[in-house]
Amino acid sequence: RVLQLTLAVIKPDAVAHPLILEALHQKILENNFVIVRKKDLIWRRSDSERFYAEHEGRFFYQRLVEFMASGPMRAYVLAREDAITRWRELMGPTKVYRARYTSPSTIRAQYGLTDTRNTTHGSDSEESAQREIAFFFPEFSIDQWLEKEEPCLRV
Ligand code: YYY
Ligand code: MG
Repeated sequence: RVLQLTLAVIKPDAVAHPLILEALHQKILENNFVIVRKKDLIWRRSDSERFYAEHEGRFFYQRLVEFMASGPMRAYVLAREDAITRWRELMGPTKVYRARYTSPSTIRAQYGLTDTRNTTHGSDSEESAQREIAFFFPEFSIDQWLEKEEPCLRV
């Protein structure tokens, strides 16, 4: 069990509702994540296509790509022990109706609208966390953070 970084994104459906945005920000803090970086941004369609390239050809790809470029979102680099798994556990299953049925206290169950408008994204492995953090925060260096900033958390 070691300190890990993950990328968490609040998607356009959740950013559009100020109370949901605030609730999700609180949830991050309540669950002992350290907010390492935070950014509000809007994707072009090409960003959306690039980020979700692994899903190209799936039946939901077009609606996903369109939705993710439809309005502002908020991205975080979060630090915690087991950050990747913990954040995915808080989010719950991808499909909102499945989430409501199987894990009603999760973020997607509570705030999700549809399988596409499902409030949040979280990296699913160390490899994807690295890629996704670099995608959203190209100026951020994980190695530099570990060396220069992370030690401050331990003082
Ligand atoms: O990692 P996660 O977001 O939980 O699910 P993925 O299977 O990687 O799919 C990425 C993204 O695609 C999902 O968050 C919403 C969208 N999507 C969809 O719109 N409809 C589906 N049936 C499955 C996924
Ligand atoms: Mg995924």
